[in-house]
Amino acid sequence: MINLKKFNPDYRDKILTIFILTVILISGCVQQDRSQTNSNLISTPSISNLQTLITIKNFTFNPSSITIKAGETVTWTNKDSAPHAITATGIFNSKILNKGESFNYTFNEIGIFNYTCTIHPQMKGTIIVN
Ligand SMILES: [Cu+2]
Repeated sequence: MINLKKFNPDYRDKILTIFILTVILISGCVQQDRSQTNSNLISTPSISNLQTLITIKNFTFNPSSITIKAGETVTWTNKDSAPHAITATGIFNSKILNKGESFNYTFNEIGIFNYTCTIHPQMKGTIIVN
């Protein structure tokens, strides 16, 4: 650290002023960097945060077909009064979902996954994982 007592008072005040202005300038830059980092995070979320929502309404999966990337999680939520259950043979089976209940599945493997409602086999959906 600089020993300010070495300098005459006028010079010391100038150094102090320059020092304070420098600190203000640097902290301003740091805050600008932070806001840029934050906006990057919003535009490119990490893979673990990616979640796709499918609504079950009027005996239909909406959207009925979606394309996601490996590692993403799909959440089905039943908005019908009737119960539904989701199954892709050999891949996943949900419990019976009553109104307002959800089921999650994370697709870690690439492929085309067709699924149906266990209770209403005419209800069909597809998840394409790239
Ligand atoms: Cu159903």
